[in-house]
Amino acid sequence: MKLYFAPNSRAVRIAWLLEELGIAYEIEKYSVGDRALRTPEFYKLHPMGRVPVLEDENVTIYESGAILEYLLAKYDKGKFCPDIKDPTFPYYLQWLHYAEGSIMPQVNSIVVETILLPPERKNDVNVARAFKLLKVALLNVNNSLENKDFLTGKFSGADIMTGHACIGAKRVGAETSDMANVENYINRLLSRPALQKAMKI
Ligand SMILES: N[C@@H](CCC(=O)N[C@@H](CS)C(=O)NCC(=O)O)C(=O)O
Repeated sequence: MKLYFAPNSRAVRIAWLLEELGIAYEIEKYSVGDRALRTPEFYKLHPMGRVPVLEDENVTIYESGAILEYLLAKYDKGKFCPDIKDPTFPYYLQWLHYAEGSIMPQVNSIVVETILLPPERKNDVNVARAFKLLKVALLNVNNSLENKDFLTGKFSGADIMTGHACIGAKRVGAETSDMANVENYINRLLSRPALQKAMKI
């Protein structure tokens, strides 16, 4: 199995899951913004030149959420994914998709406006709006974590997706000091050896 990876990217989610599952994998390492991602060879793996991409036997798949669902369906045996009959299953799906659906759009806007664009093209209204929407999205996570260590009670693939998105939100400057549950959640996730290993690649 081969993971096309870049540090500080969504590819960390997949390395984290592979570490949690104890699956051996090979890494092909890039960096975010790498010109090597914008080559005809790489476009064959991911037509938009992004990571993560996973190769497993005859499968080549991209989109971190889809890769996570693929790996859990194929290799997990119920450890990090509740059974469809489990009452937490719908909420597991909700939180798995919340990362890319409700948190990362704001994180992306903040990265574009504050890191990628030259200062003269930065739009303060867009930045303020993205931070405001991000705060609402994180407050929802904070409220949902009341009396819970993980989003569906037990650590699951949903925590890899939305937990990683919360970590990314904080890294781009989201204010979480008034959200004790989110702060504790992030620290709880960062203390997992599998995530620590993935973050060192
Ligand atoms: N929705 C996609 C997003 C993939 C994506 O945008 N990856 C970024 C890193 S987090 C990337 O590869 N950027 C490289 C670049 O633009 O140079 C996913 O979840 O996999």
